[in-house]
Amino acid sequence: SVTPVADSTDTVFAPSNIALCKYWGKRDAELNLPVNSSLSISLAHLGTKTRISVSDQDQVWLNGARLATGDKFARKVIAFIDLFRRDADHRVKVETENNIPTAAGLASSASGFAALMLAVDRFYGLNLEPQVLSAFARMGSGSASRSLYEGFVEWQMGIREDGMDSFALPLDSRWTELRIGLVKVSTGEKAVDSRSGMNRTVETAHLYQSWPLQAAADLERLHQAIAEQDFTRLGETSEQNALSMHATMIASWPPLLYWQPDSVAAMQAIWQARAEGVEVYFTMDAGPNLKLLFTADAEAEVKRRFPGLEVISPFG
Ligand code: 2P0
Repeated sequence: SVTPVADSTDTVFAPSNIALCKYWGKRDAELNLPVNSSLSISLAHLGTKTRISVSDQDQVWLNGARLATGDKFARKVIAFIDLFRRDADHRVKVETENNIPTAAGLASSASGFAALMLAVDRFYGLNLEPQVLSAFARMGSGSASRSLYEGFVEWQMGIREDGMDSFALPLDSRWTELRIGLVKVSTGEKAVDSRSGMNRTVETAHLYQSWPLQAAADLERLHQAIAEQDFTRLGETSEQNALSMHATMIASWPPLLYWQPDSVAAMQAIWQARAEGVEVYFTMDAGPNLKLLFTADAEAEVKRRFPGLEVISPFG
Protein backbone atom coordinates (compact mmCIF):
# COMPACT_ATOMS: atom_id res chain seq x y z
CA SER A 1 0.00 0.00 0.00
CA VAL A 2 1.01 3.58 -0.60
CA THR A 3 0.51 6.59 1.65
CA PRO A 4 0.36 10.22 0.57
CA VAL A 5 3.54 12.28 0.75
CA ALA A 6 1.50 15.47 0.91
CA ASP A 7 -1.90 16.66 2.17
CA SER A 8 -2.71 17.72 -1.35
CA THR A 9 -1.22 17.97 -4.81
CA ASP A 10 -0.86 21.09 -6.83
CA THR A 11 -3.32 21.15 -9.67
CA VAL A 12 -2.06 19.14 -12.64
CA PHE A 13 -3.23 19.33 -16.25
CA ALA A 14 -3.55 16.87 -19.14
CA PRO A 15 -4.76 17.71 -22.67
CA SER A 16 -7.62 16.06 -24.47
CA ASN A 17 -6.72 14.22 -27.70
CA ILE A 18 -8.28 13.25 -31.01
CA ALA A 19 -7.19 10.04 -32.71
CA LEU A 20 -6.33 10.10 -36.42
CA CYS A 21 -5.83 6.32 -36.33
CA LYS A 22 -8.43 5.06 -33.87
CA TYR A 23 -8.27 2.73 -30.92
CA TRP A 24 -11.19 0.36 -31.46
CA GLY A 25 -11.31 -3.04 -29.75
CA LYS A 26 -9.53 -4.60 -26.78
CA ARG A 27 -7.58 -7.81 -26.52
CA ASP A 28 -7.83 -7.58 -22.72
CA ALA A 29 -10.80 -5.75 -21.19
CA GLU A 30 -9.49 -5.62 -17.64
CA LEU A 31 -6.13 -4.04 -18.49
CA ASN A 32 -7.46 -2.02 -21.46
CA LEU A 33 -5.03 -3.62 -23.89
CA PRO A 34 -5.89 -2.64 -27.47
CA VAL A 35 -6.15 -4.79 -30.57
CA ASN A 36 -4.29 -2.11 -32.56
CA SER A 37 -1.88 0.77 -32.10
CA SER A 38 -3.35 4.27 -32.48
CA LEU A 39 -2.12 7.79 -33.21
CA SER A 40 -3.55 11.08 -31.97
CA ILE A 41 -3.10 14.84 -31.71
CA SER A 42 -3.39 16.46 -28.31
CA LEU A 43 -5.55 19.55 -28.01
CA ALA A 44 -3.07 21.93 -26.35
CA HIS A 45 -4.82 23.92 -23.61
CA LEU A 46 -8.12 22.01 -23.86
CA GLY A 47 -8.28 19.27 -21.27
CA THR A 48 -8.62 18.45 -17.60
CA LYS A 49 -7.21 19.94 -14.38
CA THR A 50 -7.12 17.73 -11.30
CA ARG A 51 -6.17 18.03 -7.65
CA ILE A 52 -6.14 15.37 -4.92
CA SER A 53 -6.20 16.08 -1.20
CA VAL A 54 -6.59 14.09 2.01
CA SER A 55 -10.18 13.96 3.23
CA ASP A 56 -12.34 12.28 5.87
CA GLN A 57 -14.26 10.45 3.14
CA ASP A 58 -13.80 9.63 -0.53
CA GLN A 59 -15.38 12.29 -2.72
CA VAL A 60 -15.18 13.27 -6.37
CA TRP A 61 -15.96 16.75 -7.65
CA LEU A 62 -16.50 17.51 -11.33
CA ASN A 63 -16.60 21.11 -12.55
CA GLY A 64 -17.37 22.41 -9.06
CA ALA A 65 -20.14 19.97 -8.16
CA ARG A 66 -19.83 16.94 -5.91
CA LEU A 67 -20.77 13.69 -7.65
CA ALA A 68 -23.00 11.14 -5.94
CA THR A 69 -21.07 8.17 -4.53
CA GLY A 70 -22.82 5.84 -6.96
CA ASP A 71 -22.04 7.99 -10.01
CA LYS A 72 -20.34 5.95 -12.75
CA PHE A 73 -17.45 8.36 -13.26
CA ALA A 74 -16.96 8.84 -9.50
CA ARG A 75 -16.74 5.07 -9.01
CA LYS A 76 -14.18 4.75 -11.82
CA VAL A 77 -12.08 7.52 -10.27
CA ILE A 78 -12.09 5.92 -6.81
CA ALA A 79 -11.38 2.47 -8.30
CA PHE A 80 -8.39 4.03 -10.05
CA ILE A 81 -7.10 5.54 -6.78
CA ASP A 82 -7.56 2.09 -5.21
CA LEU A 83 -5.03 0.64 -7.66
CA PHE A 84 -2.44 2.66 -5.77
CA ARG A 85 -3.57 3.04 -2.16
CA ARG A 86 -4.91 -0.52 -1.86
CA ASP A 87 -5.68 -1.05 1.82
CA ALA A 88 -4.20 2.18 3.15
CA ASP A 89 -6.60 3.93 5.51
CA HIS A 90 -6.63 7.49 4.15
CA ARG A 91 -9.53 8.91 2.16
CA VAL A 92 -9.26 11.38 -0.70
CA LYS A 93 -11.02 14.32 -2.25
CA VAL A 94 -10.54 14.44 -6.02
CA GLU A 95 -11.37 17.74 -7.71
CA THR A 96 -11.43 17.70 -11.48
CA GLU A 97 -12.34 20.35 -14.01
CA ASN A 98 -12.73 20.12 -17.76
CA ASN A 99 -12.15 23.23 -19.83
CA ILE A 100 -13.19 21.32 -22.92
CA PRO A 101 -16.16 23.23 -24.31
CA THR A 102 -18.97 20.84 -23.39
CA ALA A 103 -20.71 22.14 -26.48
CA ALA A 104 -18.01 20.50 -28.58
CA GLY A 105 -19.03 17.03 -27.48
CA LEU A 106 -15.46 15.91 -26.87
CA ALA A 107 -14.75 12.93 -24.66
CA SER A 108 -13.23 13.85 -21.30
CA SER A 109 -12.16 10.40 -20.12
CA ALA A 110 -8.83 10.64 -21.98
CA SER A 111 -7.67 13.88 -20.36
CA GLY A 112 -9.53 12.95 -17.16
CA PHE A 113 -7.58 9.78 -16.43
CA ALA A 114 -4.29 11.22 -17.68
CA ALA A 115 -4.66 14.16 -15.27
CA LEU A 116 -5.75 11.80 -12.49
CA MET A 117 -2.64 9.69 -13.04
CA LEU A 118 -0.42 12.78 -12.87
CA ALA A 119 -2.16 13.84 -9.65
CA VAL A 120 -1.77 10.35 -8.16
CA ASP A 121 1.91 10.39 -9.06
CA ARG A 122 2.39 13.65 -7.15
CA PHE A 123 0.11 12.79 -4.25
CA TYR A 124 1.89 9.52 -3.48
CA GLY A 125 5.33 10.79 -4.51
CA LEU A 126 5.78 7.96 -7.01
CA ASN A 127 7.90 9.85 -9.57
CA LEU A 128 7.06 7.38 -12.31
CA GLU A 129 8.58 7.62 -15.79
CA PRO A 130 6.30 9.03 -18.53
CA GLN A 131 5.89 5.60 -20.13
CA VAL A 132 4.78 4.06 -16.84
CA LEU A 133 2.39 6.97 -16.22
CA SER A 134 0.98 6.34 -19.69
CA ALA A 135 0.57 2.59 -19.09
CA PHE A 136 -1.24 3.23 -15.80
CA ALA A 137 -3.45 5.98 -17.26
CA ARG A 138 -4.41 3.41 -19.92
CA MET A 139 -5.96 1.26 -17.21
CA GLY A 140 -8.35 4.10 -16.35
CA SER A 141 -9.28 4.63 -19.99
CA GLY A 142 -7.43 3.43 -23.07
CA SER A 143 -7.28 6.79 -24.80
CA ALA A 144 -5.89 8.37 -21.60
CA SER A 145 -2.55 6.72 -22.37
CA ARG A 146 -2.17 9.25 -25.21
CA SER A 147 -3.12 12.32 -23.14
CA LEU A 148 0.17 12.36 -21.19
CA TYR A 149 1.85 14.32 -23.99
CA GLU A 150 1.37 17.30 -26.29
CA GLY A 151 1.45 17.13 -30.09
CA PHE A 152 1.34 13.91 -32.09
CA VAL A 153 1.26 10.80 -29.91
CA GLU A 154 1.40 7.09 -30.74
CA TRP A 155 -0.03 4.46 -28.39
CA GLN A 156 1.91 1.30 -29.12
CA MET A 157 -0.34 -1.69 -28.59
CA GLY A 158 2.43 -3.86 -27.12
CA ILE A 159 2.50 -7.64 -27.02
CA ARG A 160 2.96 -8.48 -23.36
CA GLU A 161 0.14 -9.98 -21.35
CA ASP A 162 0.79 -7.73 -18.35
CA GLY A 163 0.43 -4.66 -20.58
CA MET A 164 3.57 -2.93 -19.41
CA ASP A 165 4.69 -2.41 -23.03
CA SER A 166 1.31 -0.92 -23.99
CA PHE A 167 1.91 2.79 -23.52
CA ALA A 168 2.08 5.95 -25.60
CA LEU A 169 5.06 7.97 -26.77
CA PRO A 170 5.20 11.45 -28.31
CA LEU A 171 6.31 11.84 -31.93
CA ASP A 172 9.18 14.19 -32.47
CA SER A 173 7.29 16.32 -35.03
CA ARG A 174 5.54 19.65 -34.98
CA TRP A 175 3.08 20.91 -37.59
CA THR A 176 2.34 24.53 -36.77
CA GLU A 177 -0.16 25.13 -39.60
CA LEU A 178 -2.41 22.25 -38.59
CA ARG A 179 -5.91 23.16 -37.38
CA ILE A 180 -8.73 21.15 -35.82
CA GLY A 181 -12.33 22.33 -36.01
CA LEU A 182 -15.09 21.06 -33.76
CA VAL A 183 -18.50 20.67 -35.40
CA LYS A 184 -21.21 20.26 -32.82
CA VAL A 185 -24.13 18.10 -33.92
CA SER A 186 -25.43 17.05 -30.53
CA THR A 187 -24.19 17.10 -26.94
CA GLY A 188 -26.70 14.69 -25.46
CA GLU A 189 -25.46 11.66 -23.52
CA LYS A 190 -24.87 8.78 -25.90
CA ALA A 191 -26.96 5.62 -25.62
CA VAL A 192 -23.97 3.27 -25.91
CA ASP A 193 -20.64 4.31 -24.40
CA SER A 194 -17.47 3.53 -26.35
CA ARG A 195 -16.42 0.79 -23.96
CA SER A 196 -19.60 -1.26 -24.61
CA GLY A 197 -19.58 -0.15 -28.25
CA MET A 198 -16.15 -1.56 -28.96
CA ASN A 199 -16.92 -4.78 -27.09
CA ARG A 200 -20.10 -5.26 -29.10
CA THR A 201 -18.19 -4.67 -32.34
CA VAL A 202 -15.45 -7.16 -31.48
CA GLU A 203 -17.99 -9.78 -30.46
CA THR A 204 -20.56 -9.47 -33.25
CA ALA A 205 -19.14 -7.82 -36.40
CA HIS A 206 -17.46 -10.16 -38.89
CA LEU A 207 -16.26 -7.00 -40.61
CA TYR A 208 -14.12 -6.28 -37.55
CA GLN A 209 -11.64 -8.92 -38.76
CA SER A 210 -10.36 -6.45 -41.32
CA TRP A 211 -9.92 -3.62 -38.81
CA PRO A 212 -6.44 -4.50 -37.46
CA LEU A 213 -5.05 -4.54 -41.02
CA GLN A 214 -6.69 -1.22 -41.88
CA ALA A 215 -5.34 0.35 -38.67
CA ALA A 216 -1.80 -0.94 -39.25
CA ALA A 217 -1.74 0.40 -42.81
CA ASP A 218 -3.18 3.76 -41.73
CA LEU A 219 -0.66 4.13 -38.93
CA GLU A 220 2.14 3.68 -41.44
CA ARG A 221 0.61 6.24 -43.82
CA LEU A 222 0.14 8.75 -41.01
CA HIS A 223 3.78 8.43 -39.99
CA GLN A 224 4.77 9.13 -43.58
CA ALA A 225 2.35 12.05 -43.88
CA ILE A 226 3.65 13.62 -40.67
CA ALA A 227 7.31 13.11 -41.63
CA GLU A 228 6.72 14.73 -45.05
CA GLN A 229 4.13 17.26 -43.84
CA ASP A 230 1.85 15.90 -46.55
CA PHE A 231 -1.53 17.25 -45.49
CA THR A 232 -3.53 15.50 -48.22
CA ARG A 233 -2.22 12.15 -47.10
CA LEU A 234 -2.86 12.99 -43.44
CA GLY A 235 -6.43 14.09 -44.11
CA GLU A 236 -7.35 11.23 -46.46
CA THR A 237 -5.91 8.61 -44.14
CA SER A 238 -7.62 10.03 -41.04
CA GLU A 239 -11.01 10.30 -42.71
CA GLN A 240 -10.84 6.78 -44.18
CA ASN A 241 -9.70 5.39 -40.83
CA ALA A 242 -12.64 6.97 -39.01
CA LEU A 243 -15.15 5.77 -41.61
CA SER A 244 -13.67 2.25 -41.51
CA MET A 245 -14.10 2.19 -37.74
CA HIS A 246 -17.71 3.35 -38.10
CA ALA A 247 -18.30 0.67 -40.77
CA THR A 248 -17.37 -2.00 -38.21
CA MET A 249 -19.81 -0.44 -35.73
CA ILE A 250 -22.64 -0.42 -38.25
CA ALA A 251 -21.91 -4.08 -39.03
CA SER A 252 -22.37 -5.02 -35.35
CA TRP A 253 -25.50 -6.53 -33.86
CA PRO A 254 -27.54 -4.86 -32.58
CA PRO A 255 -26.27 -2.23 -35.03
CA LEU A 256 -24.34 0.69 -33.66
CA LEU A 257 -24.78 3.95 -35.55
CA TYR A 258 -23.60 7.07 -33.74
CA TRP A 259 -24.46 9.34 -36.66
CA GLN A 260 -27.40 11.69 -36.78
CA PRO A 261 -28.86 13.26 -39.92
CA ASP A 262 -26.83 16.42 -39.22
CA SER A 263 -23.63 14.33 -39.01
CA VAL A 264 -24.25 13.09 -42.54
CA ALA A 265 -25.13 16.60 -43.71
CA ALA A 266 -21.79 17.83 -42.35
CA MET A 267 -19.92 15.00 -44.11
CA GLN A 268 -21.57 15.94 -47.37
CA ALA A 269 -20.68 19.60 -46.85
CA ILE A 270 -17.04 18.54 -46.38
CA TRP A 271 -17.04 16.40 -49.51
CA GLN A 272 -18.63 19.32 -51.39
CA ALA A 273 -15.94 21.68 -50.06
CA ARG A 274 -13.22 19.31 -51.30
CA ALA A 275 -14.92 19.06 -54.69
CA GLU A 276 -14.63 22.86 -54.80
CA GLY A 277 -10.94 22.76 -53.97
CA VAL A 278 -10.99 23.41 -50.20
CA GLU A 279 -8.76 20.91 -48.43
CA VAL A 280 -10.75 19.89 -45.39
CA TYR A 281 -11.23 16.39 -43.96
CA PHE A 282 -13.07 14.99 -40.96
CA THR A 283 -12.73 12.40 -38.26
CA MET A 284 -15.41 11.14 -35.85
CA ASP A 285 -15.39 9.17 -32.62
CA ALA A 286 -18.10 7.25 -30.79
CA GLY A 287 -20.59 10.09 -31.14
CA PRO A 288 -22.40 12.26 -33.70
CA ASN A 289 -19.95 15.21 -33.75
CA LEU A 290 -17.31 15.83 -36.41
CA LYS A 291 -13.74 17.00 -35.94
CA LEU A 292 -12.41 18.80 -39.01
CA LEU A 293 -8.81 18.74 -40.16
CA PHE A 294 -7.41 21.59 -42.24
CA THR A 295 -4.45 23.95 -42.39
CA ALA A 296 -4.14 27.63 -41.48
CA ASP A 297 -4.46 28.81 -45.10
CA ALA A 298 -7.95 27.25 -45.37
CA GLU A 299 -9.18 28.48 -41.98
CA ALA A 300 -11.20 31.47 -43.20
CA GLU A 301 -12.94 29.43 -45.89
CA VAL A 302 -13.70 26.52 -43.55
CA LYS A 303 -15.13 28.93 -40.94
CA ARG A 304 -17.30 30.50 -43.61
CA ARG A 305 -18.73 27.10 -44.49
CA PHE A 306 -19.18 26.02 -40.86
CA PRO A 307 -20.46 29.06 -38.91
CA GLY A 308 -19.68 28.91 -35.20
CA LEU A 309 -16.83 26.44 -35.72
CA GLU A 310 -14.51 26.14 -32.71
CA VAL A 311 -10.92 26.07 -34.03
CA ILE A 312 -7.93 24.68 -32.17
CA SER A 313 -4.24 25.10 -33.03
CA PRO A 314 -2.69 21.98 -31.51
CA PHE A 315 0.86 23.30 -31.90
CA GLY A 316 0.12 26.76 -30.53
C1 2P0 B 1 -9.98 6.74 -29.89
N1 2P0 B 1 -12.17 6.11 -28.90
O1 2P0 B 1 -8.94 6.24 -30.37
C2 2P0 B 1 -11.25 5.91 -29.97
C3 2P0 B 1 -12.04 6.22 -31.20
C4 2P0 B 1 -13.52 6.30 -29.35
C5 2P0 B 1 -13.48 6.09 -30.81
O2 2P0 B 1 -10.63 5.81 -27.34
O3 2P0 B 1 -12.92 1.53 -22.64
O4 2P0 B 1 -12.90 5.96 -23.49
O5 2P0 B 1 -12.02 3.53 -21.44
O6 2P0 B 1 -10.52 2.15 -22.90
O7 2P0 B 1 -10.58 5.27 -24.24
C6 2P0 B 1 -12.79 6.08 -26.54
O8 2P0 B 1 -12.59 4.94 -25.74
O9 2P0 B 1 -12.36 3.53 -23.91
C7 2P0 B 1 -11.81 6.00 -27.62
P1 2P0 B 1 -11.92 2.65 -22.65
P2 2P0 B 1 -12.04 5.02 -24.24
O10 2P0 B 1 -9.99 7.89 -29.41
